[in-house]
Amino acid sequence: MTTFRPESERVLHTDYQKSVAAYWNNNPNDDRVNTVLGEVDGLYHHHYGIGEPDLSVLEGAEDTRQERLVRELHRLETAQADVLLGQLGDVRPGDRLMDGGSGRGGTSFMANQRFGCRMDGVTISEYQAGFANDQAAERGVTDRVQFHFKNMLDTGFEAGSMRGIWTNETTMYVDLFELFAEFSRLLEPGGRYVCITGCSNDVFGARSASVSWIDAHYGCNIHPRSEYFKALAANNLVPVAVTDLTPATIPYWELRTHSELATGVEKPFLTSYREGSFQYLMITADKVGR
Ligand code: GPP
Ligand code: MG
Repeated sequence: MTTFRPESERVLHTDYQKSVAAYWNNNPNDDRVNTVLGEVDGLYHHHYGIGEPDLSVLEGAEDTRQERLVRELHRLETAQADVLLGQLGDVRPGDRLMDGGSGRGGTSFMANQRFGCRMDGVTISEYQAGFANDQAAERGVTDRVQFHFKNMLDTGFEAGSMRGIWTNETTMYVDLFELFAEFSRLLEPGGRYVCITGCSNDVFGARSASVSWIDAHYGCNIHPRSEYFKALAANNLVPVAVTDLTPATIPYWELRTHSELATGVEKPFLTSYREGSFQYLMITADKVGR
């Protein structure tokens, strides 16, 4: 007789993973900063923004200021995803891409629109997978864009099946050596991995109070910068470009302090970026070997 194991037990391996899934299934922080921005044009993001803000949104009629701020914050978040996707190189409609920790699906829909490719998003939140699949149905793209209740450390997808993989601010929830072993397995030879992440700066000397505050706010474990390169090298993933996006994201956080949707996490982000204990990094790496 085989014992029935619920799907959630197959996907969530540890109590920590269960707690992360519970967080995203029932966000304890005010999630309106994500849903209200998503309502602007139907792209729901779970990442931050980059680029020069239009500060004129802070001026002019007071009764519509908050609405202007929402649009501007959303524009900067979409700009961040555009920059990430621009690193993926030559992606063809016949290629397949994977989004590791796909949230409500924003970046995945942008990738499908841009490349016409097949998209698989994986998330350990059943709520998020359901939300993103509903979005795919609304957009009429369920044949090309699918979201799965899966663990990015152990997806079960076929080896060598992905032309590209990205993680957009999700690596702070997992062990990087385990993660990159799985990505290296999934990528075809010459396939590309793009990572945008917040990492602690080894040069600062130790973990700062503000980095610990961010960890506590989201229930994550921010890795040092050095850890990324050790784990990539250990898994045949060779960096081709590294960009420090810290100066490009600080204005987003400054703007966010003016929004009524601000959650309080703006303060440790701005403190840690300004003091140099935390960095917003984009790493692009190619899979070598088989
Ligand atoms: C943003 O998600 C990303 C995370 C929660 C992971 C932590 C990222 C770091 C760089 C440390 P979100 O869009 O849900 O956050 P918020 O609700 O604050 O906008
Ligand atoms: Mg957000």
